[in-house]
Amino acid sequence: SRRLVIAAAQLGPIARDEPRSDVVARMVGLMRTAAGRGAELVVFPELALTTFFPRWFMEDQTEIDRFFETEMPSSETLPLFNAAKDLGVAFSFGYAEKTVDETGKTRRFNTSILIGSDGEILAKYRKIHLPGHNEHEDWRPFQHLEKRYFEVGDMGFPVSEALKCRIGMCICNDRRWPETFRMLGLQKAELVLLGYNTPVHYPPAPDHDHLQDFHNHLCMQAGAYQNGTWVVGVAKAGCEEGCDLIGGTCIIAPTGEIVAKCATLGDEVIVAECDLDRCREIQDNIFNFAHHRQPDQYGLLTEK
Ligand code: CDT
Repeated sequence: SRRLVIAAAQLGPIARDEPRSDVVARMVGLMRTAAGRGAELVVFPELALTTFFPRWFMEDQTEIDRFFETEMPSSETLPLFNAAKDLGVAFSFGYAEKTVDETGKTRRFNTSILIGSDGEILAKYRKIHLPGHNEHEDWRPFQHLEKRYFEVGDMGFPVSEALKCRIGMCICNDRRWPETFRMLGLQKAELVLLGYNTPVHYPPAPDHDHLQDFHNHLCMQAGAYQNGTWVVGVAKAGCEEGCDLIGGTCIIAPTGEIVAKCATLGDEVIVAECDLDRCREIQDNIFNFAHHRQPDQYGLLTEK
């Protein structure tokens, strides 16, 4: 059978003024721990290189752009690529991507990439479901300005043949939408890599604060089961600049069962041996799309 040893590398809080080099050193340390435990793939969270900056309203584009990467790897992120090559592991992480498109227009995305053990970028995903709002909202104790700082991803939901399997990525709020997982499932994804930054406090509905961990696992476990895919959900966790972020980093089997889970809200590595052939148990049976799906009845799903 096809087995892949996967590590989820949860990050604890990152301070607003923490230099990239310090964060990268933390990530390299986690990568070494993971490799020492036999990992072949190490998965880091959304916006792994900086604090979760959409919690602040900023107007000065120069200040905003300090949180963005204009090249990958850069001199600051190269140690990650070198460590991966050295250790022979693949890895993935999220970052704020600033790029210039073919028409000369500057674009900014909330992006994740997958890098092979040779240091080559194998796949890229740009976040599609951007939560939050556009302008400063006084009543909030902290902001969630992803709609201000990022554009909606323009790559769809790609699934790539890599590391002995079919891999897709999604980012944080994407996991709450069954359409995300179904788009990946329809392409026969066997592994979904997913980083998140989720505040415990949800200002529009604070009565739901105690449900944040439940909703996190509910979405990811349902997405895994309903599409028969492994899911690796990785948090940036802990109290970051006064804002509590949930942990709950976990590795989920295609049955929807959590097979490994972090116990802290800090930097922590968990590892699981994932048998990719187990996807068949679900994809060939209860969720055999070719046999049981009824797309003719789902027209509303693609209407605006
Ligand atoms: N990063 C991210 O997408 N976070 C959201 C927070 C809730 S919406 C303000 C999430 O869905 O977890």
